[in-house]
Amino acid sequence: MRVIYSEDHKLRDARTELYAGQLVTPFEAPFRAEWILAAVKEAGFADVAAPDAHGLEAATVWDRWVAAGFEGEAIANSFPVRRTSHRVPDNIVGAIGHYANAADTSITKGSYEAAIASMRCAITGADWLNAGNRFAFALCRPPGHHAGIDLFGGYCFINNAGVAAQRLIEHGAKKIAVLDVDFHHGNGTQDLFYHRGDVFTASLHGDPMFAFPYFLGHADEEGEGQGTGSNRNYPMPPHTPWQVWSSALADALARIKAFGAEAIVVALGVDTFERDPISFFQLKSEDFIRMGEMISAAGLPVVTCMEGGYGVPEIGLNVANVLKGLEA
Ligand code: OKP
Ligand code: ZN
Repeated sequence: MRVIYSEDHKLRDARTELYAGQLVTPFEAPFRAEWILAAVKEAGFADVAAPDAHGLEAATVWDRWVAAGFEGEAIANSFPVRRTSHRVPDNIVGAIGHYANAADTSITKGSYEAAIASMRCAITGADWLNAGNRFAFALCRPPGHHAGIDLFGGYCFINNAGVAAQRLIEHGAKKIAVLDVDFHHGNGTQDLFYHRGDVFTASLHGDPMFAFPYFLGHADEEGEGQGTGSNRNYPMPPHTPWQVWSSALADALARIKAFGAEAIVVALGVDTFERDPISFFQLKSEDFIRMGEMISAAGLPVVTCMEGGYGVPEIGLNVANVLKGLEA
């Protein structure tokens, strides 16, 4: 298992998240990656490498926000919804609203650089598989699975797992699967590949009737056009325990095999944990070992990209347990 980690994640250190009608300290904060890195090292995963360099074009959002004279962090508050134009406004507030799918995620100085570093971890993880290795863990932060083709939000800016899948395809794979086990539906990843037949996307998550991202993730979303049948959603109700969750995982893995995927990109959130502060499943720390073992039993190369998991010290142990299960 190669672990890919960049210190540049620390450049994403927002002060504000719009949550429960207040600006709170973000759940998605630098300590997460530090705790996870420490725990995976502690568990014996010592092969930690920095990501390779991959393109960085200049981003202008933060500079435009500052130039507008605003003192707070850049938070979208107006959105193109039903019966509106989809032109991109010149005004920075309108422009960020155009590209946002949620108002929870502030943009700050350094957020873009951190998002690029996170994406680089995913690319480097995919390349570790491209070089013939079976397992890589891209310790991505900020996360990516809510970032759509042209949308940010849900703490995500660039869809790291999607980029990894594309990297594997561009190296010659004909079929790849993205398996999203984060508590939240991978709406961004679904968006990226919804019309494509070469990338199978599966997501196990809190039913969007009750959980973020609310507007996508239902069981009847199966893909369209060339992508018909290549998206699978497993929405599950509050208090779902491992016994139920794992049968959804078994079904997803069977479909990934039947699809003929040559590798799996795992979008790994450990916010399915029973004490996660913003989620409602009931997985226990030992369950994450079983999760890794089940995924491993598919017999495919696996690049795991870090997504969510918040607040509690167990996030590190839970991630390390998945990696242990994969290698068992
Ligand atoms: C990002 B990832 C819940 C508030 C939800 C956004 C959650 C983003 C999760 N009460 N706010 O999928 O872990
Ligand atoms: Zn999540």
